Amino acid sequence: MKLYMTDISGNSYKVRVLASILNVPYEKVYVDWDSREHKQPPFLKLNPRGQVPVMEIEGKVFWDSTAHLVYIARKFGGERWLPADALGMAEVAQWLAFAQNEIHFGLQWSRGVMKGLKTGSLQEYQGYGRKALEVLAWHLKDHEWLAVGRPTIADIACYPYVKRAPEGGFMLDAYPAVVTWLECCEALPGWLKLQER
Ligand SMILES: N[C@@H](CCC(=O)N[C@@H](CS)C(=O)NCC(=O)O)C(=O)O
Repeated sequence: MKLYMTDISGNSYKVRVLASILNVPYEKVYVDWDSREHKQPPFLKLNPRGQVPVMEIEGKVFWDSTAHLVYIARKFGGERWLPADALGMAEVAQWLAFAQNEIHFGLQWSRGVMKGLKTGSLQEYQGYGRKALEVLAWHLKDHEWLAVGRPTIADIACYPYVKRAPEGGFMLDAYPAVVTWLECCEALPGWLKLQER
């Protein structure tokens, strides 16, 4: 398995965390972000979206960290990180979608604007970001984990851009249950520290 990634990419980080927890070997292929390698034709052949991460798995190419998490969880994690029963899978999928909606367009993009990586309306992105934190706080006030009462790929998918929310102008202190959940994730055996810039 090859992972095309950068060290700072929060979406690549999700894949690295699960591989670390499950002790799954893979080859890292560093994409040169500063020279915009991810926007050049050779990379765009792998991922027309021009984004990392991308994985080559069993001779096929997959983009989107969600696909990578699903593959690794199912192939190497048994039932533990992605349950196979219909209800359990739906519960995890609900949070995988949340990671790719409110967290992505809210928390990730607010940080992107504040770091000069992205243009667009900070006010609009922060509106989605506030919604992301409110939904998480609402759920986590009486649940330890996001889905099925244990850590799953739902937690890994949501973690990085919630952790980085302060870089997008959000005060996590206002959401103590969210802070506790971040700490529970960080205490999992094999967890990796998220690189800050
Ligand atoms: N939904 C994608 C999002 C990937 C993403 O946003 N990657 C960022 C780095 S963390 C990127 O490559 N951004 C460049 C761009 O969107 O142009 C995933 O989960 O893999």
